[in-house]
Amino acid sequence: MKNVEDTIAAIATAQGEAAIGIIRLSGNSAFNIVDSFFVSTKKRIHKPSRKLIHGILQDKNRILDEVLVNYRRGPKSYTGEDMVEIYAHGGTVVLSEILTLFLTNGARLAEPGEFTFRAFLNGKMDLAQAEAVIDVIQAKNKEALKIAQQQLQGKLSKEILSIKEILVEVLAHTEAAIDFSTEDIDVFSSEEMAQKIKKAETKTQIILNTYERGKQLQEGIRVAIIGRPNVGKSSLLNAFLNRERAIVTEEEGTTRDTIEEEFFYQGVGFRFIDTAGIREAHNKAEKIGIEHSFEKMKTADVVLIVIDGSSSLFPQDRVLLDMSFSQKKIVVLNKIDVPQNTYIEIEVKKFRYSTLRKVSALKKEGIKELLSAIHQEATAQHINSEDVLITKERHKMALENATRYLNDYLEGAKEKRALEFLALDLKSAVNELELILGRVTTEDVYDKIFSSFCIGK
Ligand SMILES: Nc1nc2c(ncn2[C@@H]2O[C@H](COP(=O)(O)OP(=O)(O)OP(=O)(O)O)[C@@H](O)[C@H]2O)c(=O)[nH]1
Ligand SMILES: [Mg+2]
Repeated sequence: MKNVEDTIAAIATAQGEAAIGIIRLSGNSAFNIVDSFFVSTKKRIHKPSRKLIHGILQDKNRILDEVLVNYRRGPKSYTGEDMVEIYAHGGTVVLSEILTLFLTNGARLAEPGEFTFRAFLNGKMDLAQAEAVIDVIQAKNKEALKIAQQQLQGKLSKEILSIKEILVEVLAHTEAAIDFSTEDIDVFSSEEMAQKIKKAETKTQIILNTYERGKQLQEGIRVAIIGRPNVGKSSLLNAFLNRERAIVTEEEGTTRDTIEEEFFYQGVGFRFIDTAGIREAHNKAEKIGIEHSFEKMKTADVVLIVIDGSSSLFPQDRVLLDMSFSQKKIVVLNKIDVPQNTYIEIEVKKFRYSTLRKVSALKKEGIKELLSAIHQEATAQHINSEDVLITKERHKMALENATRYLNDYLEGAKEKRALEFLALDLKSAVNELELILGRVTTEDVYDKIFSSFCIGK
């Protein structure tokens, strides 16, 4: 990020024609820069109490636009600094003219997320909350929005702080015991300390366990449709989407590469991935396509192993059933509209699988039932609707590390390791928690987080 002393400016609304467009400025000179060009319709403005004022922006004698100007004195503003927001007409040219005027008169163009970064620097929010700002903007569904709003309101931060408090308390007692080991002072017994740390570890683990679900809610449940050629994978994708998205033919090897489509059903987001049929590849392109199928299979939340119920069980079918043994999966017997080979069901049941569903992708039979089975499979882990969910790899990693340090502590305490070592484990765990809140974070982490923002936020 560039100099935090600069006054920054940016267009805060999306490009294109709209009723209004907003330009914002933040920094010490924000008021002065705007005031050099703003002519209020009211004759006299009582400056200290000014808030929302109507008037005209003009450069020398040229009128740029009729606007409303909102002044906010720091620290009572989004960034914590003096801020001005200008509500102008929402046209690309008019907004860029106004912005250019400010940029040539003392302001600098804000970098992506720089307003929020300043809000963070000025203690308006912690890092976890700042990250949630972009999640609110980018939320693709109601659930994702709910998680983002919770984090923005500081629910996650509060949970993290409550864990940290336990650790800091035990750390204080540990250090007291180190410093005054010979004196008779009232410190927690080592059992008490271990008990408290165990509690903190459980709390950390509970939050950590929400990652998978949080990510699914944010991005949709990733469902890979896998099977040998011609079993009806693309037909199944089309049946889910209720439109002819993928090409379907009676020839084997029709789908050459993966096709991903998002789909919402009863408020749940799915991301379906149709893949190339698994067989001995006939050429280079197909070979690469099949490699992609395997990759998608590995990273999916739920795998659908599609089998043609009217044919017999092929060696490839068996290979896929074997390969996916450790994954959440549903075996889908397709083509139930034609006479079935009953032997297949008996054979399939010999493999370890969680659910078997029968459908006809062609006649769109059993599709809704399959969707709810997928939903159930993906969300097998029960999470309370009021629980705080995490969705970020960064948070997950910090919590994993914290859990590791806490377990090291617990093991060390059991082995009666020296208090100095136990204190180190606690300090490391506290450090990890602080990473989430942004108390000890480095410049490059900030850059990474805020560069995903839009300019003007
Ligand atoms: N009777 C019947 N035929 C089906 C059904 N689903 C798919 N088919 C037929 O099976 C053939 C193959 O369907 P696709 O959906 O292209 O199969 P695929 O698994 O995507 O095949 P590849 O892309 O080659 O791996 C087509 O002729 C489909 O019409 C079904 O439920 N019933
Ligand atoms: Mg296909």
